[in-house]
Amino acid sequence: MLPIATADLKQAKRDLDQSGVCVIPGVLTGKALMTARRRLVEQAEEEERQCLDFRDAGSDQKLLDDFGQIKSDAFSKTNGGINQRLWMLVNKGQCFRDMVEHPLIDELIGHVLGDRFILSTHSANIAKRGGQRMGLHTDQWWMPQPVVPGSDHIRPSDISRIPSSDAITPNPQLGIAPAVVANAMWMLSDFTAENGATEVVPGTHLSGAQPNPNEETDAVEQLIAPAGSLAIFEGRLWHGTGAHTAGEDRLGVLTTFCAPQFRQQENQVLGLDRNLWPSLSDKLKERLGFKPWNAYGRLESPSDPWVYPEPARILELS
Ligand SMILES: O=C(O)CCC(=O)C(=O)O
Repeated sequence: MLPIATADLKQAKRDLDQSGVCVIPGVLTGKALMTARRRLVEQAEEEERQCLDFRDAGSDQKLLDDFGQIKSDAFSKTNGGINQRLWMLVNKGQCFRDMVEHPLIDELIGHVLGDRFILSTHSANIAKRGGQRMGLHTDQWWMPQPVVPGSDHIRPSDISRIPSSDAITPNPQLGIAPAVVANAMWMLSDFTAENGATEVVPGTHLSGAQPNPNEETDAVEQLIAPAGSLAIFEGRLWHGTGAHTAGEDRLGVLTTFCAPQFRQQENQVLGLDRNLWPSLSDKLKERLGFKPWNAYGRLESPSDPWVYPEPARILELS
């Protein structure tokens, strides 16, 4: 069952445990909501004007060329893309940076991942009229399945987005992997059944399975909620963007976090606008990946507490 929206954090955590998703109403209100909306729309318009816009969810959008390679214009309007995606929002406004440090993120993402999680992707998905359903997926499709000791199994780097039969019908006796990813969906406009509200299948986070791309399930629910709501869903939950059939653009900011031993989807450390560095809090620097975790992500000494945008490198010495 899809949990009802709640401002009670204890209930929200129970919802996350039981359903894999919770919704908190009224997280962004008044000026904060208006500022984030305006910033997103302005950024989106300018990225489009400068032909920097990234588009997906088009019904006729052909992504691969005749040799099976991603086409250079795959994610463009001219190739039939409709929904507009914006990436690396950390560089695109204080309102977006504030989301990464929001106290509800500490509480609810921390509930799933523990205290030292990092930012994987900070993106927006503006679902537009005509945008198709994205299709159900999980955000930790790359997680190796538990295996029978000594048995042959798919090698971790060979895992692909197209799930293997083991991932679609796992052996429940082997147990399942924990959530190592968790998402925050900031609804900057009303999410409705018609404008592409995120689809979820509550409870699937405990199945240990990836959805079968060739099979429909009738257990799909949509995250229908007013502007300003925040949905948190964990990385094992089956979900995807809904179809946009009517209404205004659906403005969603999707902030994905992962445990610090995993690779970030966007390279936050490389991509961060260097001019922002002096103004960043230690909390945000850590979330971006500038603080090694148990010496992973370091350069030289395992005891260095931070890495820096322009590090002192020890080069070939003689
Ligand atoms: O935009 C949404 O509603 C969900 C997007 C999503 O699932 C994704 O980008 O992986």
